[in-house]
Amino acid sequence: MSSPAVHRKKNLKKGIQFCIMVSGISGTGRTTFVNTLCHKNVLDCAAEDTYADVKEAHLDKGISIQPVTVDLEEEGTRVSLTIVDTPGFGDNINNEACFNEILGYLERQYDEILAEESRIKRNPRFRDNRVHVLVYFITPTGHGLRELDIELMRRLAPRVNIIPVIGKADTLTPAELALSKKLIMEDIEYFKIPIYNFPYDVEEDDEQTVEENMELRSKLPFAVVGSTESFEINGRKTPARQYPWGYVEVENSAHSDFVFLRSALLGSHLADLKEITHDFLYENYRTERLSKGVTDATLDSSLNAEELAGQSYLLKEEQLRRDEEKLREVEQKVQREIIGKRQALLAREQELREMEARFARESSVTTQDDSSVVD
Ligand SMILES: Nc1nc2c(ncn2[C@@H]2O[C@H](COP(=O)(O)OP(=O)(O)OP(=O)(O)O)[C@@H](O)[C@H]2O)c(=O)[nH]1
Ligand SMILES: [Mg+2]
Repeated sequence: MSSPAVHRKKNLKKGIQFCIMVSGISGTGRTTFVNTLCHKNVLDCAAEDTYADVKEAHLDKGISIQPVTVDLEEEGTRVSLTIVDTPGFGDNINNEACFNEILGYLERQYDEILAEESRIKRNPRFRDNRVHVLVYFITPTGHGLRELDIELMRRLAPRVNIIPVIGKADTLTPAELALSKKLIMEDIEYFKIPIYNFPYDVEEDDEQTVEENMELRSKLPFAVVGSTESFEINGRKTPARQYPWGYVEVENSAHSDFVFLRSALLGSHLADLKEITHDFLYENYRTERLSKGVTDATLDSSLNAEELAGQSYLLKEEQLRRDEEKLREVEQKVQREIIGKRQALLAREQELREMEARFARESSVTTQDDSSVVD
């Protein structure tokens, strides 16, 4: 078997790597969602209450970002899923530090890849920890977005695919939920927040993809219900929330959008989210970083001589690409000028030909006149 084939087989055995970040203010159901998604208790449900001492309740506790990796079997495919939770976000009066911490985490993962790419000898055990999607939990207020939601999504969108969801959606009636979804999408549009909206191209994509993406887009923001408890409903054990008046079934599409979100994240849109992260978000970051130069302290401090050599090679590559672009532009300009001059020349030639013809005509008329005088 050829080495790429062996590599692929090994990767399949290890599972497809995928990384989901969950964010949103405290108590919106992030932990329960993750545990429902993975069918096991990946994250600890008990909220760490660092305010146990009332004397410290006024202090900003900041956030603690915690990546956890689990292996899942999804429709016959193994997924090595990393979950990054951001507990503590939105709990402080001033959330500036939280925005920066989350952004810093996302960019650090890009920096690691950038440094790895520049190494002459790559590390075979290197793990790509870039976050492929941020599932952002909006509090089920029944209204649109709050300033905090807008600010976070706006700041993080250039670095990560964002899928907005309404957490604990069963706390809203269907009419309230529909109105809230509409208001949220209006806000997203008004503030031009570039969320991941299941992009499609009617001309390039096949009919089925277009239809599927249109349906998913129409469900944004997804109404999420989570539960780690299962109950026997209609003879089938299923995750649900039990209330005195009945059950809210997590996987029932009439009760929540959980199944759509799950199959998009771990199945149909996993590859697309990874591709956008690598080809667009990371590529943009890389260009920004490289054009800023090697003097940047944060990246430089982690580079040794070998890495610096790689870094300068990347810079040269970038410079070469720009030079090539400039050359192409000059070439096109010269080409345009040549075409213009050729057209002017042709017009001049035509004019000359017409003048010659006119002279010829006039001189033949004069000769005829002369001969008639002789007769
Ligand atoms: N009604 C309803 N309650 C939920 C849902 N998901 C979780 N809860 C409850 O909401 C509370 C908070 O849920 P968590 O999953 O711990 O929320 P979290 O966002 O992880 O909270 P922190 O980690 O403390 O920031 C718990 O009592 C959950 O049982 C849901 O879908 N609907
Ligand atoms: Mg939690």
